Amino acid sequence: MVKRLILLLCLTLSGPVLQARAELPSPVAHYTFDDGDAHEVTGSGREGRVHGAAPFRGIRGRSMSFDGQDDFISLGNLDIDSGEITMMAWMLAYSFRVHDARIISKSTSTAGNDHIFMLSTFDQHGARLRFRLKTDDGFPTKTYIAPLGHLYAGEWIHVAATYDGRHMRLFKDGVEVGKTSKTGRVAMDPRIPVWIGRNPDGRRPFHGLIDDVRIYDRALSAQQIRAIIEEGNQ
Ligand SMILES: [Ca+2]
Repeated sequence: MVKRLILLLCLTLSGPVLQARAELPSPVAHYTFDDGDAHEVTGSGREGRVHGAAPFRGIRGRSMSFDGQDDFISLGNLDIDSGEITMMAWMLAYSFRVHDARIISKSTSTAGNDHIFMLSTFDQHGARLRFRLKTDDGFPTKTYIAPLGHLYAGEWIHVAATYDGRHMRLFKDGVEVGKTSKTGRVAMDPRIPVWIGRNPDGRRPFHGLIDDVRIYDRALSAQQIRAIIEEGNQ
């Protein structure tokens, strides 16, 4: 009886995740780093260029190690034309010595309004996630710091930011840790590159490991994010 109950519980929990996995859209860019470089694995042609970052043991296969000084990976000019976005990655911070180190950023400087989209840490009274987004609604770039979900150095954490045209959301390990309202479509500017592990103006370098970076032109649900966390690199 107990076994049957446990089986029923497992089926109840895994059903929505399985459904979410079946409905996952294809990323516009996906980097597993498993080949020791920043090859884009969906075939979109958005190959990353590695500057200093080195292959290291990852949460799945290999990851990239960033020295917290001048390492980064450039994805070149990447714009989202659907209006919606999801950015996600696995990260293991060695330290938060640069407390607002960039995980993924499309920006010309560290000034808030110079960001198109950006996912970083933010360490004041404990490290949490921070999301910046500019849209075509005429307002400045919005900066949002997750009120929940403290981050700790030395452990693998799955981090994600989504925007569905109405809300910016942050997720830690597939659990929503904050949301705020926003309107408009994701802004575009082909002159501004997207970098992993550092702001494209050279500042705010990340110190630690980053694995399995994905960018979607859809706002993924919490269930879809959890399905990705569970599915590995498939
Ligand atoms: Ca990997």
